[in-house]
Amino acid sequence: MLIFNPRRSDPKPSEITPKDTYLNRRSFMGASIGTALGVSAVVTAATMSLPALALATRKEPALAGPDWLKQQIASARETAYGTDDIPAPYSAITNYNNFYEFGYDKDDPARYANKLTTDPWSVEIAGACENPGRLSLEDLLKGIDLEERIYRLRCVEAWSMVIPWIGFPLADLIKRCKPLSNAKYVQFQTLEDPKQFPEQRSRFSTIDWPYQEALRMDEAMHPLTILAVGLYGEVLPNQNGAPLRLVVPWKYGFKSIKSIVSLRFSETQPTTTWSVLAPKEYGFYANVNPDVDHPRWSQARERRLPSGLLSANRVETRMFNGYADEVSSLYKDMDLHRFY
Ligand SMILES: Nc1nc2c(c(=O)[nH]1)N[C@H]1C(S)=C(S)[C@@H](COP(=O)(O)O)O[C@H]1N2
Ligand SMILES: [Mo]
Repeated sequence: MLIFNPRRSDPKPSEITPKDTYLNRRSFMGASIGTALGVSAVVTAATMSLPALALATRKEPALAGPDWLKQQIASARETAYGTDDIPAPYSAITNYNNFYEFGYDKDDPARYANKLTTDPWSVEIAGACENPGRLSLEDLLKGIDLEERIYRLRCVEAWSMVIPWIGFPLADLIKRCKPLSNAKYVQFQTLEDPKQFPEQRSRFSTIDWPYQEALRMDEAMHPLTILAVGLYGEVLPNQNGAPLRLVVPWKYGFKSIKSIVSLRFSETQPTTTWSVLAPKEYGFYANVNPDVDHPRWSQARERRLPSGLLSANRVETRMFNGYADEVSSLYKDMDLHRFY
């Protein structure tokens, strides 16, 4: 039951102002950024809808998080991942979210995420591995070399954004856990705490909390799969899944589970929130695939946000979200229409 709510609160082109400090630090294809800014200048406050104005004027989130984490994030190194894509503006990435624990509207997470406490935080390692136990976030990140990855995020609802994450390969953590040879999958869970998440208190919620996701072990070990702790060079805002969230760029966004509190290794395929809720609509694999439509809409194209009044900014959806060179070998003998 992903709520397909086209355009209701999409970021508007007036927001095409990627974080200034960030752009000063890095130079993404200068020419295209110039063009994007030129377009946005055409749209003034007078032509903006009220919700767009509200979005554009909303304050940036206060970033919680311990000092050691802020320092570690600030010293993340740049990488070549995705530097030909122009990142979406910070305000779009942090005000247009899916985080159903906070509500079903795109602006609910930004509105309510300040209720979440992310420090102290710990992650339980469980299941088929040699090193089960509980790791504080600090221990989990000790000695980890954080890096920037600019990835496209393609939601199953047919919108997408380019997001500059700070994180590290999930493989680095998995190796430390020493999975047993029979571990074929890894399952993740989001924090369950009805005091902090309004939808977990709701009697009308159709989701069986906590939110759960899982990957096959080879997907989890793939170098593109990261755990993110930062965004635009700073601590992850709560609405984006602080303090630790998964990012799997070739899969639909719902695989990229937020605010993770546990990893469990298993021999059999774990259940996952959306595949239980609507198995005909959301599969376990959820690989971005323009040839396999959602039963209720086409997946051939997507709205690259921010889109706006003058242009819906529709782009063709690419196989594996454009990461086919890196990941198609993982699925070479599989019928992707059957294993959607
Ligand atoms: N715990 C949790 N994780 C979640 C979700 C959620 O509702 N709860 N939504 C998913 C969906 S559908 C998408 S598209 C992405 C959105 O990530 P973003 O808000 O950081 O862009 O988060 C994913 N992770
Ligand atoms: Mo999504």
